[in-house]
Order: sequence, then C-alpha cells, then structure tokens
Amino acid sequence: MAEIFQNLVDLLRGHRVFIQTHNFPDQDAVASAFGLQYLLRHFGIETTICHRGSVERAVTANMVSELGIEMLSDENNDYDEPMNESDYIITVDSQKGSGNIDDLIGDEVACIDHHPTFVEVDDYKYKDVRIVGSCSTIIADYYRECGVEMSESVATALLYGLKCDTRNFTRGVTRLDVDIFNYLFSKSNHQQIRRYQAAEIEYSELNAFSDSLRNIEIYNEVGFAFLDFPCKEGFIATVSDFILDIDLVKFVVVYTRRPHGFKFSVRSELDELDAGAIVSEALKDVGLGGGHKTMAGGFADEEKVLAKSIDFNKVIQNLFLDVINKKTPN
Ligand SMILES: [Mn+2]
Repeated sequence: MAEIFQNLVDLLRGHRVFIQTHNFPDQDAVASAFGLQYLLRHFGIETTICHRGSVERAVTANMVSELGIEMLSDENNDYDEPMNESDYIITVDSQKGSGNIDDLIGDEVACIDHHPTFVEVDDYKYKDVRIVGSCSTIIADYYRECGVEMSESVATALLYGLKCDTRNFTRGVTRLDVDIFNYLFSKSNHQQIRRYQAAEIEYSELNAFSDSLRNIEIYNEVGFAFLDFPCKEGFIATVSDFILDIDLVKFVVVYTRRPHGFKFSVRSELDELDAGAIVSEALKDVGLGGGHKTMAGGFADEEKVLAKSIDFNKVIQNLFLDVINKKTPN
C-alpha cells in the first residue's frame, strides 16, 4: 500500500494539483480532502482543495472553519490564478461521471473513492476505489501504511467523516473501518466530534423537517417522502436517514424538486434490497442513479417524469415499487 501511494506522489510531482470533492461537500468529503492535502504536503506536494456547490450544512461549515481547512469554490474562481487544462485533479469521495461532481477544466488524473463505480473512466492514472464505510477510511489507511504521523485536526476530521458516513458504525461498515477507528481513536479530539454530532440538525430546518414527516407514504415497508420546499442537498439525506429509523420502514425514497428535475436520496436496511442497484434501475428511463447497498442517490428529468403522468408522486412511487416488488416476491 505504501508503494501504491508512492505512485500517486510520483505522478503529481512537478504539477499544479487540485483535490476536488463532490459538489456540496459533506463531512466525509471535506475530511478526505483535508487529510489527503496534509499527507501529500508531507511528501512535498502542495495542493488546493476545490469544489462546486457550497459547503451548505452549518455543521460542515463549522468543521471547515474550526479545523482551518481551506476549501476554494470553483464557481467563485477563488484561485490565485485560474485552473487550466494542464493542472492535475484528484477527485475524492466521488468519481468523474457519477452525477454529483462537475467536470472542471483540469485533468482528472487520480481518483480516491469508496462508492461503486458508475461510469468507467479509463484515463485515471491512479485509481483507488474501495467499497468501505467512508473515504476518510482510505485516507487514514494511507497514513497508517506509510507510517506518517497525523495532527489532531486531521485525525478528528477523518474520524468524524468515518462516523458520519457509517452513521456511527451502523451502515456499510467493513473490517477496515473498524481497524481505522482503532487507529484514529487515540489521535482525535472526541469532545469536538461530540459537539459536531450534537448539531447536525439545524434549528431553522425544524419546520421543514416536520413538514416532510407529515408527507410520508408507506407501501409494504417502503417509505416515500416528497420534500415540497427548497432544501439543501444534505437535508434530503438527513430526512432520509431519519425515516429509515421508523419501525415500519425498511427502504426509503426521499426526493425534492430541482431545476429541471427531481433529486433523490435512497436508503435501505435490507441486504436483499440493494439501494444503489434499485435506484439505478428505477430511474434508468427518466434519469440516473446509483450508490452503495445501503445509501444511494439519483436524479430524474422533470419532462420525462411528467410525460408519464402529471401525478409525479405516483410515477416515482411506481418506478421504485416495480423494481422492488420484483426483488421481493410475496
Ligand atoms: Mn463518503
């Protein structure tokens, strides 16, 4: 593994390097980019962290400022000098073509991610995709394998990223995640993590939260909720996680309107219902989707959905229930 990481260092040397997270970066994306930036600095490679879409959750923005993480917005062109075609990009917590990351002008030479691959991209010169609980896990593993010490800030960010993406070790956890938890445990500031964890729902969102819970429809343990108001990317996922905690619900589809379409967050607690595969199949004629067995996302084109029927809630429910019913014969 240490040799593999060395390949990345060799590849990047002599180039201007950007670390790009997915759009609207979440805690795991921020932590992974931050951890990777420090590790590369140890090997003499300076990098710039960039993204599209704001760091919109208050808890994530707080983490960014408290840990002193510099995240530059590509839209605002925050860079000292503009990015150009010969600059190198490493994507973290995402892969080119996966729908949640914009294609920037630089050259995507490397990818470090924990999501299943959506679209094969041949031109990565370095690709480390491991289906583990978080991208932070992979970054922490590099430190461990290379024997590089990390600061308390980096450890705290990575452990928090790991906890967020695994929902406190209840989702998509692998042996490596547990080993990395052990590795990070004594290096992190637990009080700081507790503080972040105790502030994940924003007070200003309480009304939106109760509205979305009133609109839940449940069919055969599959819960649907349409969020009929403008909401942040991370909020859709928070509602989706919450609905899965209801006893009658084993599979959740939460969606909201976006310009020209519908944005989805999907969760599953059953091994036989693979969230990534189901969202990909359900939306294949109207958009695209994919992700992990336990958590996934997608986007549907408004025109294509409305072409089926003006009652888009019914259209969406049917698209999912048709696929799910085929997988659960009863
Ligand atoms: Mn992640």
